[in-house]
Amino acid sequence: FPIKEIQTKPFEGQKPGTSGLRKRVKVFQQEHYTENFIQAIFDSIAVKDSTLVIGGDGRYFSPETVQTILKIGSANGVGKFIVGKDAILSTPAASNVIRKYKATGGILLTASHNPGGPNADFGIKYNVSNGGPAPENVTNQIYEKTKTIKSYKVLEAPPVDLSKIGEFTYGPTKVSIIDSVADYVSLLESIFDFPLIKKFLHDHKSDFRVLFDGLHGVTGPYARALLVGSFGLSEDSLQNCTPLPDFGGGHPDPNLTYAHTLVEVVEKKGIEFGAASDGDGDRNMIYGKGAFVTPSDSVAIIAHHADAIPYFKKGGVKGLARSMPTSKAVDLVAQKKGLEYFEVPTGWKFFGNLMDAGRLSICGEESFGTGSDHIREKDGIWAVIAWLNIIAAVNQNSSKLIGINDILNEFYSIYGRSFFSRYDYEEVPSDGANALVEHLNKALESGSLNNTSHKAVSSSKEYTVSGLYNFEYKDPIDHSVSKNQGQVITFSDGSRVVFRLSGTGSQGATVRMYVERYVGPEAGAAALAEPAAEGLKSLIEVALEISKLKEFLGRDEPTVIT
Ligand code: VG1
Ligand code: CO
Repeated sequence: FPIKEIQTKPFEGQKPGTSGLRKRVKVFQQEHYTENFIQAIFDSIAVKDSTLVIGGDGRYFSPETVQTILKIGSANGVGKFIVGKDAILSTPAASNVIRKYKATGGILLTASHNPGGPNADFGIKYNVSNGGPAPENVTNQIYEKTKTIKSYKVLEAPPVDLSKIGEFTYGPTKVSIIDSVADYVSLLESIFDFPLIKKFLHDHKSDFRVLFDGLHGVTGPYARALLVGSFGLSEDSLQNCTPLPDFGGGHPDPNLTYAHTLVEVVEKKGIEFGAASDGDGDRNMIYGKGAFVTPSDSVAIIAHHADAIPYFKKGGVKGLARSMPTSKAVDLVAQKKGLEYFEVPTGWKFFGNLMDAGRLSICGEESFGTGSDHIREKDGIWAVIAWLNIIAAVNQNSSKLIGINDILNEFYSIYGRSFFSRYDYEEVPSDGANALVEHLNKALESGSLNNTSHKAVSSSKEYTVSGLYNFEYKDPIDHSVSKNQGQVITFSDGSRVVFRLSGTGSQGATVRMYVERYVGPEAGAAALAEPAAEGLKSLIEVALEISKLKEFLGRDEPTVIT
């Protein structure tokens, strides 16, 4: 097959954000747009004779883009492509495949939890050889290349059939189409106590029912293989588990707002254990009847019970970590267990260096991301099975069923509780968002907010500002510095509020406000079990007043509260 060089011009704004380049499908469909970005990836890595994995959540425009990657990649000298059947590999499954087959890296076609379809979002993300998202020096290089690109190369060959497992050649390149699920299932089998989980679910068929909602994202086949295949549950334990290119028109984000299909059925049928994952399978929500596990607590609880999981029992827990806006619950577990712990900027890429250096085992983000060093991405299904493993283990010698709420309450009684909530203001005008950031920066520079007291209107509870700073991270392994990672206001009682601009949106700006208030175990069971919205009400009022957020954004209410 001939190789052709095609002339092109740079496009503006091909800068990867928190997790890859995300734009509307229509943007990617412009002539040369997708090709430019893919050529820029190949210009930024050691492409000659490389092995690259291609996967994704199967969203609209994925099959076309796989063909584009094959054409450009082969023309640029890629030695071998490993492709998930039908262009499907969840983000965690792709991370595993990259590691297992010692690939150079991988290209993931996903915009994660953003909606899909012709009028919604598409995304392209590059992962490196450790299986994790490319670090900033790589993504910056890709971006630089997109600014000066003049041409890209293509192999002029007919499209590849992605629907048949097998190996063949494509011009000078080998292509291997693999089962999307098999490697991932064997990975989890090596981590968790499958026989224990299976026995527990069998013994508690009637008083511990399970429902998993795939939100029509990529995780359906993975959940089916595990819950039905490995654990013997019935098909009734699954819903919305057929991946669809537009996620059935839904917003595949596992939180209380967007995963309402799960919440409704769990409440109506009184299901003890519900769970959901996002479009590309790296997020999770754990939700049983009347029991919601906030992700900041989830990572801390998994760390607290790590011994129940064979992988950690055997290998030990090296260290713990969370992203900056995530509540400090996991810090308390680390302190109690005498483990090292880290606070990194938002986005999974910062955990990878720590894991590679053998200093981090379990970590999480408040944004429904939980995971460990078994791969280098957060892992939705892993978190769900981790919870099932822990529940099966704590019930081993118990005469009465111990459920999600019992586990939460026991945790709070030992460590206290970090009440946590996030307010998202999605797709607001960029000007307003920038003005809000400016306003806080001014207060930071002038110190004008320091030691000021603020009364909540509804409760007359008072909060005094003890500090205001802009979070900056120096990577302890490679010493790279990431600045401006969010503005933090701390209060004299230890509470804090964080403001950040999202790096994953595809239109306008999204402002996130995170609030956290700690209540110690001595407060007693009733105070610790309060609904989070109650526990945080006064602090939220104060945060909105100090930031003047409503004025700047012109929005009275957030789009999503988690
Ligand atoms: C959001 C979350 C962040 C997460 C990122 C990718 O980023 O806040 O915690 O790592 O999405 O998740 P941002 O910049 O919009 O706040 V996923 O599941 O979209 O890959
Ligand atoms: Co995701």
